[in-house]
Formats: sequence, C-alpha cells, structure tokens
Amino acid sequence: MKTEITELLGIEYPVIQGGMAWVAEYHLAAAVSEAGGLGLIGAASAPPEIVREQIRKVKELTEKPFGVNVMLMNPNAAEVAQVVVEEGVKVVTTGAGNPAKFMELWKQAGVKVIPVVASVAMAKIMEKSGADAVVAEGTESGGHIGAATTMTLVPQVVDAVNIPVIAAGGIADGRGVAAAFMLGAKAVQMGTRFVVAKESIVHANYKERVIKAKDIDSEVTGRSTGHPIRVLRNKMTREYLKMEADGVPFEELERLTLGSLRKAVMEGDVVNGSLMAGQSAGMVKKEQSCREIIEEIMQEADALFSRGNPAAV
Ligand code: TUI
Repeated sequence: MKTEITELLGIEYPVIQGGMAWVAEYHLAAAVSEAGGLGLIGAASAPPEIVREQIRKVKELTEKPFGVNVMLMNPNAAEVAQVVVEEGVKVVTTGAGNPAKFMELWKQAGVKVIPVVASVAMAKIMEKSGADAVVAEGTESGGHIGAATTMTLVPQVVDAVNIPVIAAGGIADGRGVAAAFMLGAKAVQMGTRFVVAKESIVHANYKERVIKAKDIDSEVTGRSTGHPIRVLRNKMTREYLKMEADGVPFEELERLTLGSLRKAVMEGDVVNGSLMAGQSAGMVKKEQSCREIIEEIMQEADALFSRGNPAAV
C-alpha cells in the first residue's frame, strides 16, 4: 500500500512503531523495519552513547529504513540530536516538547523530521519549522499524553497543515488503520500492540498485563502536575493518584514514577512498576511477531476498503 508516508520514508506499509521509552530498543525497531514498517529506537532518557550503540545494532540487523525518537524532556536531548546526525539516521520523530531548535541541524543533514504533536497549534508550528510530516497523537495513547482524542485531533490537524499526518492513539488493528485513513491520515503509529510483540524485550509479566487488560484498565497519573502519563492501573497508580490528590509536591511524585518504567519493563514488577500502555490494550489479545502484526492489520484494513460502506445493510 503506497501513501505519501510510505513514499517519504521508503517503507512498504504505512505503519510506524511508537518510540516507547525502554521498550523501543534495537530488537523491536529492527523487527518492525524488517517487516516493512518503520521501526524506531526510543532514546527517552538514555545517555547519548547508549543511543549511538542502539543505532549501530539496528543497522547490523536490517538494511531497511528506521528512525530514532528523541524525547525532548531529556536533559541530554541536544547531544542525542547530534548523535542521530553523526550516525546517519534518516528519520527522527520527537515527543514531549517542541523540537524547533534542532530542526536546522536535522534538515541540513537530510534527516526527515516527524514531530509528535497533541494539538493543532503545535502541528502548525512544526509545519512552519520545516517538519516533513507530523504524528497527531490522541489521548488514548500510552505514556505522556495530550488532551484531544484521536477521533477529533486527526481531522483537525489534517485540515490545518499541508504536510502528511500520521494518526496515533487507540489504533491496534485494521479497523483503526482504516478509520485513521478515513480521517485523512496517511499512516498510523502504534505502540501498545508492539509492546507485546515477540521481538519486544518487555518482561513477560508486563506483556501479560497488557494482554489481559480490559477497555477501562488504564489510568492517567500526573494530571495535576502538567505531566499526564497513561499507564495500566496497579498499586503504583493507586498510590500516585492518592498522593496527587493529597497535594504531594511534583518532585516527590516524579521520584515515584521515573525509575518505575524500567522496573516494569526489565524486572516485570507489575505491582510497583509503571505499566505505560494506551487504551488499546483492551484490544491487544496475543503475542505475535512484528511481521504477523503488520501483515494482519494491513489485511484487515484492505478487506474493509474493498467492501465499501461496512455499516450498510
Ligand atoms: O512523548 C510522548 N510520549 C511519551 S514520552 C515518555 S518518557 C517520559 N517519562 C516520564 C515523564 C515524561 C516523559 C513517555 N511517553 N508522546 C508524544 C507526545 N508529545 N505527546 C504529547 C506531546 C507533546 C506535548 C507538548 C508535544 C509537544 C508539546 O509541546 C509543548 C510545548 O509547547 O513545548
């Protein structure tokens, strides 16, 4: 399936993997790219030299295009931005901030820049700054989120910019892909479904929680501090939300969450760990390879398109 995004990035399927902190490491990124999507290394809060190492490892596993997600709240973001250029990475996505100050560096180096945005205003600023495309990420997503839903954000961003839009948030199967295209998106970004991919290094306990999750099993912590993060409900979220309601200072709350994502991903601590996942966790039913996931959702989407109006009797 060719779209403006498959052509821009030189990929086979209009599917991009989310740049998930701790989760989006080289095994997952290489598997998604090998399967014809765009795999991403999630730089998150990793030191720049670790990001360099991860990039080199992806290159050992695939010759296909891949990218790096630069998390802009990372104090090391400027060094990571530089590493990406030095290593000849072709695509960068950004999250949790405004990447304008890195745009010239990346554009000069011929890097395709795709900021993740959660509002129309930020999408317009990114287009003006020279972005090649934007990911419009709805509040259904896991991790750090904005306020608008995918259903309302994507068409408004599509109407506001002339660059291609990638839809994210709540998309985990072919129905979501088809719906995203109907809203005007030219590709989708998925995170949660790839958390449970065979090639994902996420601890089995965490994968099991995602697979068992129901529609309303996620919770948003940090609304009061201005850093809303969607995670699956557990002891950690209950404590966090109680502390938040009690007015515990931001720094103390941060301490409770920051190391907890690593604990969940690496150690499988599903009690005290931070189980970042989107609302689509309720739709994620089993562990599959990245190839199976991508081929399945694209077949589902194709079938819907060939059938005309799926609601008509
Ligand atoms: O970035 C994400 N999702 C993330 S980043 C992350 S790592 C983290 N861990 C602990 C605390 C904070 C982060 C986990 N999940 N998604 C992309 C995204 N970007 N969603 C929303 C935004 C966003 C928000 C504000 C983009 C731009 C923006 O601009 C604000 C401004 O004016 O600078």
